[in-house]
Amino acid sequence: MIHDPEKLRDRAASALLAARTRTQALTTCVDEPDLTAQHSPLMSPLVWDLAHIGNQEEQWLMRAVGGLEALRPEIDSVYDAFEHPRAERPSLPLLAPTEAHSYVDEVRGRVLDVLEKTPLRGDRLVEQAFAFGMVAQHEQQHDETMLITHQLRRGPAALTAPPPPDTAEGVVGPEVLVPSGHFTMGTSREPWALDNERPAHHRLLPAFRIDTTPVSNAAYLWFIEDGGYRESRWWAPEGWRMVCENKLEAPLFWRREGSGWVRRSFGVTEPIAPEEPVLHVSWYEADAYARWAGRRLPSEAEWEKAARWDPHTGYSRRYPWGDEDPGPEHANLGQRHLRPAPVGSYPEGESPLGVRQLIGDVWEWTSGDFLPYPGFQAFPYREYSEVFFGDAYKVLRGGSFAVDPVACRGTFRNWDLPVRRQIFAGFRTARDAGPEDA
Ligand code: AVJ
Ligand code: FE
Repeated sequence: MIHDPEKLRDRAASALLAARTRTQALTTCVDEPDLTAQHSPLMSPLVWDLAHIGNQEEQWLMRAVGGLEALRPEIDSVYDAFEHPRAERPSLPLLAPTEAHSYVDEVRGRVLDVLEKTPLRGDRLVEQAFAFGMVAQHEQQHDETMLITHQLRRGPAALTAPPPPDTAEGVVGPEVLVPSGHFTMGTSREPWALDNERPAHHRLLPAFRIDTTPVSNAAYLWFIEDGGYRESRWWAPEGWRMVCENKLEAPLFWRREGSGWVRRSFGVTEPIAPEEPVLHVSWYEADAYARWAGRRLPSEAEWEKAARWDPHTGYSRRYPWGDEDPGPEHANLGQRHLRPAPVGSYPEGESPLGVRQLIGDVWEWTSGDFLPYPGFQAFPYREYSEVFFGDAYKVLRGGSFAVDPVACRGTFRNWDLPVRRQIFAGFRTARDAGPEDA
């Protein structure tokens, strides 16, 4: 926890600036019609995300922390995600692109003023400092959402980025053994951790084995070529229904060409890269692959223990590589690249047990439902996490190439419906330890 108000101010200001630089890039690289169009019924028009970012910042920083009078109270309801599902957002009276841009600029101007003038000490320090972190993370999360919209959009490429470096070498083996025992899950210390990551608590897990890397396209292709999408025995009943109703044969954005497969990636059609983690699969596909492979998805606790538990000290780290913030040598984060790195990359980011790419590259589906930790308290609003708890949503861990470091930690929890495939999700597999491990 940072208690020096000046450091806190610098950190908040640079997190807000980084988010805004990215938002600008995502909303100025296409023309106005592409900002107001709905590229998929699963997504909002880009211009909705843009003004929603500004409206949340107005509510949580300008009004709640700064105590300033509302700037545009009449638009709160248009940009309330709970009042309007994504499919109906194009028919709302949305701010036009130029208006939306000037609205977010105006809010930001006032918020920077609030940041400069707020004492940031005393009783409300923790709450105020958290609010800045929460709003920066919120903007970065919508930037990832907008990147998904860009990936769904038809037409020529609007975004480009160099491929990630291939640093894959020296992987300890296909899987590692995580011994039985307690570990600390979640956090009570991380200042910008969201409510669902709290509080820290002990978990006792039996020994298990987990893949050292995410599942590759090459491995996933064996599943496809072995008739994985044609045999109901690998699938959960609802997953099999999804396959049949939609005639699924491969991950989203894949298409057969000749005797092989190609995929569309940000406006470019390209051959499938066998060494890359599989991307754009639903929870049902991940679950079916794991069963076909004679394995299972890791539980959320197993994933976190593999990522954070240090067998030498017994403590849980902030990240697999230690407690330092992510650098480019540790993980593929922050939209520096528009694709995951080959499996086995980022040796400097590996966990003490030798597990790689837990952070960055692809979100990883886990077996678990999105549930509160013991002692959970909704903060600052029930609609961030609490209303999603239950068996409808599955948890994803680790973050993708589209996640900014500010919205990524060993404790960070994402969630989505098990049918969703447009998100930047892949997976790794696990199994119970066998008698040979005793
Ligand atoms: C945590 C990614 C599921 O996008 O619905 C954005 C993040 N919450 N605005 C979502 C969020 C409110 C959330 N996810
Ligand atoms: Fe939001």
